[in-house]
Amino acid sequence: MISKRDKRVVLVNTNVIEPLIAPIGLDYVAESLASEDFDVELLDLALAGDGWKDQIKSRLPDGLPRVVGVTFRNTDDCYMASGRSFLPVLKQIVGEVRSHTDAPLVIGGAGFSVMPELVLEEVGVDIGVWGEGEGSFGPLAERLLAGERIDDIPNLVFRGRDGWRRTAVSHASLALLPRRTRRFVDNEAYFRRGGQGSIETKRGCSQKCVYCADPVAKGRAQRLRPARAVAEEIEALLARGVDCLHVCDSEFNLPEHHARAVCEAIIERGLGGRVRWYVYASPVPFSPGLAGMMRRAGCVGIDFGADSGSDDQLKRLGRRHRAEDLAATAEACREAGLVFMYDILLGGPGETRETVRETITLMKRIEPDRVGVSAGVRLYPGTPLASALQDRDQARGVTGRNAGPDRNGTLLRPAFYVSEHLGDDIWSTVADLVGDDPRFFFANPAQPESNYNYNDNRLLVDAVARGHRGAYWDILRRLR
Ligand code: B12
Repeated sequence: MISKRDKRVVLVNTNVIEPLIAPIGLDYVAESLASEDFDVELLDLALAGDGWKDQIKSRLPDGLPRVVGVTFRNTDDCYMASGRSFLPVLKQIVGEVRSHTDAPLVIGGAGFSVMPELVLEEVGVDIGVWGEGEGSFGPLAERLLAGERIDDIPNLVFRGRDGWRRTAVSHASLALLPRRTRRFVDNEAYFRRGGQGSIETKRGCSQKCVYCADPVAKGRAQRLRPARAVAEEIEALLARGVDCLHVCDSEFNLPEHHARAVCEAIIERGLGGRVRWYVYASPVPFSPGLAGMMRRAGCVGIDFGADSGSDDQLKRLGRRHRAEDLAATAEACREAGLVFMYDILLGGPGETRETVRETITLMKRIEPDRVGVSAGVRLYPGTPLASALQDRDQARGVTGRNAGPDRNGTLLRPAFYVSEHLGDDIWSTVADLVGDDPRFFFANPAQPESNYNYNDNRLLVDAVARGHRGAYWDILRRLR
């Protein structure tokens, strides 16, 4: 056993994408560590700006025992037009940390958990935590500090004698986690620099969308937070002046009963008029009743994962909704007074010019406030789409700058699938069909205001600095 005095962990935020998004994962992990008697320090390199190396230098070398936990939220920006990988940034930070301390280093995070072995190999680190950090990181840190074995701790990925090993998966009960005070991260600073706060109401996704990394990184089992705990956390954020939030669930309305319970708890506490919030949502199940309840609880905007307006394409993507369900969501949102957008994903298997036309025509017909166009499907290891392509040895159609499945045959670097029926034509096809409709966001260098990449988006950074708050698509909408 190590003494309480020596239980020290330093958590490092490596996500420097602007506008800045608060590292909510580290806030939550820190809360659990503190409840397990760890002395937790946050090294937030996003807020350190150009002085990040000095921060590491001044905060690490004091000879004290500790474990360093590094968060890696985005492996890349998942945007075919830019194909920006963040592995070089992670590698540089890991190198800098290592030059100041011999402390064991552990990586975790959403992007990391999509392909943990590949990331660890690339940056030369031996241990990571897959999925949520709350249950495993404390016990792991204790063992590392004591120099004891770690192979019976769940959710680990580590280098064993014969290569990479994963330990059993275990999900923490979200009802048993300590109250989230949101005091470890400087959420006020992030609100000023990023224009939105964050909160999570559940984890895991049981949907079968063929391209999606969420079940790979978080697991399929849905774990729900008690609705009351969510409302309490909103109060804690409000007390810090953070009154505009983005919910960090894959889909807020899955399952619907939990979405309703969260809304009820917010309304009961009288917070509906004090906080504004945005969500990602699935087009089904969605009803005027749910929309109205969300609005009363303070929700102002919804981004639906619509993907396509072609039923054939929706089936191929493994989606449960159909094109006409989208029209119903539009009606429900308009009635409730919610601003709404659809995310569409073009270029998947079987996509043709005709299915793209169907999708864009439907979007124009049902008149959402905005449409976010992603062209090219980022391929992630472990997804049904990537496995199918591998099985059939179908490298054709996979494209991307810096790209894989490349030299090593991995998908570590940004690689995108574009249906062979579209190929290089995809941009011009989209541009032709969208025409001058200002509601569509897509990669069009001639129109920076239609840029749908939130990575290094200067228009957004400036708008947030001028005081804009909200989901980024809604800020961009208001700017027009
Ligand atoms: C909500 C969300 C957004 C919102 C964020 C709103 C906000 N205010 O926070 C918005 C819309 C702004 C957004 C933007 C982007 N996003 Co986003 N986003 C998400 C989403 C749905 C939730 C992220 C989240 O906060 N989860 C809740 C927290 C608590 O979970 P967590 O961060 O994973 O942390 C837990 C564990 O990972 C772990 N952990 C984390 N760090 C550490 C560290 C250690 C040491 C340990 C042990 C454990 C650990 O423990 C934590 C607690 O359990 C995820 C998908 C998902 N379901 O996770 C995508 C996701 C993270 N986003 C993604 C991307 C690509 C982006 C963008 C780059 C897109 C773009 N080009 O514009 C931008 C980047 C913005 C930025 N500045 O970083 C990808 C990353 C994929 C990848 N390959 O890396 C994801 C995974 C979606 C996907 N499947 O494609 N996003």
